[in-house]
Amino acid sequence: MKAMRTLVRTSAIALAASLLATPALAEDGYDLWLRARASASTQPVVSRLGDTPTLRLAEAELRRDLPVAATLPIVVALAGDASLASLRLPVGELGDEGYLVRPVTLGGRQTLLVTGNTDRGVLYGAFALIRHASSGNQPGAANLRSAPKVKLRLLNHWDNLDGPVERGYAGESLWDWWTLPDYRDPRYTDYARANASIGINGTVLNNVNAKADSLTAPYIAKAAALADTFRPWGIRVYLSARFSAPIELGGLKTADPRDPAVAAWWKAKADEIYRTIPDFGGFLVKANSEGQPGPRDYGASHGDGANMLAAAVKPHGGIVMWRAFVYADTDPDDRAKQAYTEFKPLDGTFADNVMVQVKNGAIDFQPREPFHPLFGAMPKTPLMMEFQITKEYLGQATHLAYLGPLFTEVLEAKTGRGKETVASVVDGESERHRLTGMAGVANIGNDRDWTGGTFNQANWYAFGRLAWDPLLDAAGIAREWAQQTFGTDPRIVGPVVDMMMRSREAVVDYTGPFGLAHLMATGHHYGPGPWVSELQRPEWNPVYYHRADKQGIGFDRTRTGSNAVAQYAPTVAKLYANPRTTPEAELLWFHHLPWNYRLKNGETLWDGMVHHYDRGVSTVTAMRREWDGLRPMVDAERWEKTATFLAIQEREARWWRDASLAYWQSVNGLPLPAGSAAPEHDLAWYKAQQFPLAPGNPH
Ligand code: BDP
Repeated sequence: MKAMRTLVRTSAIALAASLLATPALAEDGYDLWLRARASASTQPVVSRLGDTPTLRLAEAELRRDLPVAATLPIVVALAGDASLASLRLPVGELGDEGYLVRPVTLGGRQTLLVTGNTDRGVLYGAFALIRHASSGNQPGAANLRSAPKVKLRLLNHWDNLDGPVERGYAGESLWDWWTLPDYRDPRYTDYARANASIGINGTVLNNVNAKADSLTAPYIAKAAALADTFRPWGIRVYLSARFSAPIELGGLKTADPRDPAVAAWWKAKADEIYRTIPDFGGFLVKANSEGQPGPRDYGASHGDGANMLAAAVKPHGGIVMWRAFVYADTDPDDRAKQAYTEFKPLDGTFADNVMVQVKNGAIDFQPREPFHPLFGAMPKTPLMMEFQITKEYLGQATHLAYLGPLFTEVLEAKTGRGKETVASVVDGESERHRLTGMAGVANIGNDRDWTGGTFNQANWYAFGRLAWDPLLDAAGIAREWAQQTFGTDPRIVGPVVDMMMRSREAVVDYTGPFGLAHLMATGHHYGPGPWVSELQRPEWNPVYYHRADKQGIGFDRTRTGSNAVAQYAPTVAKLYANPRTTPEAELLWFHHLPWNYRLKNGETLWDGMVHHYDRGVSTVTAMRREWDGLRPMVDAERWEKTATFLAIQEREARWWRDASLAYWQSVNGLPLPAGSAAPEHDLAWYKAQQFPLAPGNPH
């Protein structure tokens, strides 16, 4: 008996010891940037005026997560609350989602007030205060005021109904469609909370390559369960709609948008959805693109298709987001021109609840693309920006590539029409559109850390912050993310921000400098494949994009080539028409140039290219070293995973460099500049690499 008791005690001690040795659960990345917690000593005094589920969430968040002692008691309240009337707060410009946080005297007491015109505004204010305090500021002195510049701030999930996520590298879909609507995984709430904390207010649940099944009654009920969970967090659900659903589900012979029976089917479908999800946001549509059905199948236009769907959701206040990502195998013209050619003439023909959703560049989420020429070219149509948060073309989950600089580079681009920038088109400032929006293709899956790696979380975060305010700067966002994710010690924040800010350019350098694009392997898009030339559609082949031959490299998009430059406003077109005035970072996007073309620094184009490839690899090596130095300051689990990923990235950066250089040399026959190492293998070796099971490419 005694032996038994000793054994029990010993194993209890062993268990306790092993628990102590186990890294804290909180460090596995699940908490994202929301790691702050109030401690017993910092527990703020929070009270609430008014009662809605969302106000209660705002109160609970502050009580639980304010990490620094607030010197003042905190009150959360709607701006319209009678007890605030005498304060005459400047809340007029906050709209229905903005917030104001400031010290006031309330009932004779100094109080920190968190307010907004709606409970959603108050919730955003609560998160803003937590962000402020988690970034090392004193909450009691907070004076924060902000309203979103963009109305619809949406994630697009490319999630299939049976689990896999198209271009998802963080596990399977977060939505367990099978057990919905009965089982509501608590994780759905955590997802909504994370989004609300950065201002995201909508989510498209299913893949743009949509199945009609998502519009059946059982799946509408499943979406409704998610909508119920998300609602208190200010998040609406949207669905991707398959254009041929009237045929597949309704048994109609056609999906022609001009056919009254088709319009009636969609109207009835919209009515059915709104009966179950009263605040349903609307539809996202990928039509006549990469094999998806659409109005062009019937000789109707994208406008006809979008407007027909828009009429169905209009009585309910819904919208249609119609994607401009179209290019056709029947069109021999430069792929980069096709969306503009198709959509520009439709400007002014769309119903007032249609937004045209445009990818940031004219091809496809490449590591660097000039801004899409449609921005600024359709003044009568609200254009929604589509960014890709999941890094399909930037190293997928394992490469550290902070996308803040990619996003801001596009948003800050001048369209050439007066002072207009892409941001001012997107946020509606340019044309005073009522509808404005930004969409980000999500990088979220059911991995414990949501995004497959700590630094990928920063891209979700940066997207949300920029959708709220497209004028924020990338380094500032990186800093606040790093402070919340790793703590405010400048010895860690400094190096982390430094790594982040260099990371995207490193990917550009080792995958394709000077505006080269679409050089990746086929299908899964993992790794290099600049030699690929045998795919059925010309514009699926990397050789279509780089056009390298013995003499030179690059796609001539000037008058002597495809003349895509003419799709830009004259001042921008003029710059792009001449290699000397084209930013060198975009040189080969617009020009086919000889290998010995002289760059601004005096090097030949070829030598400059090699140096960029080298620089890409050495930047990753330097990032690794920087991260190594942070080991004592980062918890073991997150440190280890990032360290391993950086090692993968370094290996793969070298692979990209070597494979690309081996291929370019096979075309141009030129030697490498002095000091640059020869590729590790010959070209045949790189060509032979196969990765049939690479993730993110469901069939
Ligand atoms: C491409 C992706 C493909 C998507 C497509 C889209 O490779 O999986 O379906 O974009 O945006 O980049 O529709």
